[in-house]
Amino acid sequence: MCSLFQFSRRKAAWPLFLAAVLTASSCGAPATPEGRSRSDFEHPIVLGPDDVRAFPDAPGGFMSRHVGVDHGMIEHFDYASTVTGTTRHANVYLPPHYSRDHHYPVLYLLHGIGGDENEWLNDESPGDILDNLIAAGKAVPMIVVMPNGRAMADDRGGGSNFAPEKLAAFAHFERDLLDCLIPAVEARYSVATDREHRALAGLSMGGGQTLNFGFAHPRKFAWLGAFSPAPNTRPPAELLPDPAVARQFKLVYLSCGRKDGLIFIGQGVHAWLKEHQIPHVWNVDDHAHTSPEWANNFYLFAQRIFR
Ligand code: FER
Repeated sequence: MCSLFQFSRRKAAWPLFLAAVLTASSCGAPATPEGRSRSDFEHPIVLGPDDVRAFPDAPGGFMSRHVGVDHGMIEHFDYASTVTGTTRHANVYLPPHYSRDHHYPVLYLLHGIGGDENEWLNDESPGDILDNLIAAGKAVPMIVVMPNGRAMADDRGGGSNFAPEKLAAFAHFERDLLDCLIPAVEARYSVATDREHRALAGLSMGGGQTLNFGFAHPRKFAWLGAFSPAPNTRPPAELLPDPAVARQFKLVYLSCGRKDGLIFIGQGVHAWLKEHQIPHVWNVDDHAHTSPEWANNFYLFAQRIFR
């Protein structure tokens, strides 16, 4: 957080509200025994005029199973990782009527600090959300890959989630994703392999990973979704040293709940994108740092990709 704070002080053009938010950042805040500041969750929430809804919330029943709606399938997927030296696990959503006659776009969907490859399935029902959207013609049939974003041999969540080696493993996932997972998915499934058919999104730590990896690899991904991005997000000037690169994305979707102490991270990225006139969505709804926020924004994001 200190680096984000220092960065903000160098950028005189940042809106005043943001400077105020960052001045109160977690520099000097008590760290956990593992050395990270869970206290970021108690960060003062200072909302500005831009911190409003970009879209109405998902309608009731959007994540339920409905009669008459065709369902996709969830598969377990194993792949060999040269980063961890282990076989790693992911869950894969295949849309209804998945067929090798069609080449599908792929969304890589990343979990938060305590989660693993099952977090999205357990808490946000992305398969049911997509089944409903596809049936209504509001989303294109796509494959969703939900990996474990903690690239280390013992990649289970729980225990000391803020331990330095676990936080480092979230950064190491960049190479696992690019060098191991994506090639394995593309070898196994019937997918389109150009950037315009590949999206990256995630919640909290996964939102930070999305911004860190996505902006660094514009030739790999054309669609990015960062839901409640966490303090693993690099400072915006490091994320996007060249604003022209950022303009190559078909969609940069940022969201956070107005009751989330981590909102200062999304506010910082939004302010930087706005300052550099980089088109993006900044959706601030009424939720906190909890699954209704992520289900809602998955629903909104999934309709806007690959079209
Ligand atoms: C932090 C506070 C929260 C942090 C990460 C988180 C890396 C992640 C939260 C989540 O994934 O839900 O200081 O530092």
